[in-house]
Amino acid sequence: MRHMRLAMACLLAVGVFSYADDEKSPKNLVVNGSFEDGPEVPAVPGFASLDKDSDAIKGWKVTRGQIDLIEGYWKGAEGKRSLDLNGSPGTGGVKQTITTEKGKKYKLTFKLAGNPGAPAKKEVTVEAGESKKAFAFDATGKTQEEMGWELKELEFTATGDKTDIELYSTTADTENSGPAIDDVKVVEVK
Ligand SMILES: [Ca+2]
Repeated sequence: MRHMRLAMACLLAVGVFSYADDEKSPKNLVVNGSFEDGPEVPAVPGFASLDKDSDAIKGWKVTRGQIDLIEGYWKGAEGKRSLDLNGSPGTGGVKQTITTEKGKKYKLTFKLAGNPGAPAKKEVTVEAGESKKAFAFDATGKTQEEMGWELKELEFTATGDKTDIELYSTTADTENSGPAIDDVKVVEVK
């Protein structure tokens, strides 16, 4: 009985601590930033191609050209799913409108890697409101199992109560081996 009480006390303590952690971490304003909530992805080939204007991935709209929603073809940075911003084929992007407060500062973070197929250099551009930044990833030596995900970030100041964020491929010389993205977050900078 004594052991049981001790176990209960520990469980309660763990509960209180994790609650406190949640309170401290700033709220992620991006819906489905890890791309886990979306359409069925067939086990073979391990990805689903989505055309421009598709809103099949919850919270996101496909822009520019085609993208691939990956589940199984390679290992994501977070959860089971991630994106190849070059489809099969196509040069695409994804966009989401988030709720912001005019004049406040925000930080967008995401994980970047690349389809191990050629070319080695993958390029992606991120736009958030009036901010725009290009990022590159070198996929040399990377594999579907060891993608080498890197954390990238961009800060911006909101100019209205809604802000469009878009991540799109600017990778040249490929029809289907583009930048891989996962785990997109936007938090207010205090
Ligand atoms: Ca994911």
